Amino acid sequence: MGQLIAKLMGIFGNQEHKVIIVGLDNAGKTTILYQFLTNEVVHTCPTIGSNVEEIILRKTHFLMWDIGGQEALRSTWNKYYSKTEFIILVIDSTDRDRLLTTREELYKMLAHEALRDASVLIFANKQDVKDSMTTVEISQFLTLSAIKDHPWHIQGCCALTGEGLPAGLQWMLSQTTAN
Ligand SMILES: Nc1nc2c(ncn2[C@@H]2O[C@H](COP(=O)(O)OP(=O)(O)OP(=O)(O)O)[C@@H](O)[C@H]2O)c(=O)[nH]1
Ligand SMILES: [Mg+2]
Repeated sequence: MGQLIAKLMGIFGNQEHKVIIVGLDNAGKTTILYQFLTNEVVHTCPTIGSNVEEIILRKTHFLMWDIGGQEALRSTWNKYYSKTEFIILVIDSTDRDRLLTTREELYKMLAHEALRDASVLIFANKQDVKDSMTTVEISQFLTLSAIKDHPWHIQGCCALTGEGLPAGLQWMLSQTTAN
């Protein structure tokens, strides 16, 4: 019965895709989630635990888990991995000092069995700030071109204005039909 419902939901395009939004603290994950949902900037506090919201885009449902990125919370990210189809990795493009830490977290996730089939969308956030790193610089530092076992895409954005966010969602949508 459950399988039949899942199949029918698939036909009608209501299948829910699980998404986790990860990245270091202060990257802008929560700001992005609520910009997706309301097209507005909400006042955020550092996330302890997670926020979850459903985003519907052209009849495609994404269940998005925004997870706290503080160092002490990163070891809990794996509790959210099961059945994840998309990883949204948010990067503060002004935070040069911690890009190496982000790189380590990215490769740890990609090696995790539960995320074997996940696609990765990388948001190079805070592009509004002067002297922020470009998507090219970030791609090179993260050696994204070496990632062959997961579909990936990098998108520059600004969570305050929403610029770049629709393009990222569009890529996710294209991946749901590609699979
Ligand atoms: N200039 C600028 N500031 C941003 C942008 N996106 C987010 N911020 C700011 O960055 C700060 C952190 O944003 P959050 O969304 O709370 O960060 P987070 O990734 O959820 O952090 P944790 O919950 O601690 O993991 C806030 O002051 C945001 O207003 C952006 O695109 N540009
Ligand atoms: Mg947060």
